[in-house]
Amino acid sequence: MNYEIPKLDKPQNGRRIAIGDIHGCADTFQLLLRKLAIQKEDQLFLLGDLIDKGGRSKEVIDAVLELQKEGYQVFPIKGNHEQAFLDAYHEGFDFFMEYLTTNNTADFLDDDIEAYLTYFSSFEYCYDLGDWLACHSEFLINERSIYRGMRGMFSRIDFQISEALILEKRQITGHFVTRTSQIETSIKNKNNVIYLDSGCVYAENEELGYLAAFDLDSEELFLQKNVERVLEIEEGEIT
Ligand SMILES: [Mn+2]
Repeated sequence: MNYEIPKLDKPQNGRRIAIGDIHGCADTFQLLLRKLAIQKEDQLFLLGDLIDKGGRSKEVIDAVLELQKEGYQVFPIKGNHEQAFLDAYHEGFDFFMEYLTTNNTADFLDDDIEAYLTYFSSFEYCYDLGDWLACHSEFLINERSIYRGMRGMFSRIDFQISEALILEKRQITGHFVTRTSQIETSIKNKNNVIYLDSGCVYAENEELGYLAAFDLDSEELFLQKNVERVLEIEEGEIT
């Protein structure tokens, strides 16, 4: 399937901010949004894998839908987990049920599942922002491995992008879990590819367990420590 990467112009007065893999960390996502003080003029790119692993995927998606309804410019990008969710549905009900249970996402069935499937299907694979490409994984140069990069991850998709065009742009991506110190170094060194997944869901690991946001213009990094576990303990104490 041919896929033309959609282009987006820079907002006149707003920021362009990317957020790494949320993976169902709904409370951490809310705190990061508060830290960013997101405005309606800003463009917010969610770099895929909003769901699975963490326990609150549906809350994350509902929060994104609510932001869009309120008029915030949020652009969720398709990750391998949104794709796997869609693929699992087409394997039949039993398979889908087991898939949801394994990934802590069975609560999607409490609501209109068809609406969520349609919503995930509508996620773009990538945005061409002129100076940046925002995707879940990176476009590698002269690399057609079935294991690596966007072309390996979404092998059914024929991305209409040349090597020359890739080289012209920097890339902001998720998927590849990266320590916060490494992200900071890659920003300082102005690397061509910035990996923004600081492993929010891996809260037990000292150098991971953050949700990261990156301002594509000021190149400022915002880090929010995973609060999901803390909140669970507090809830336990109340009951
Ligand atoms: Mn991923």
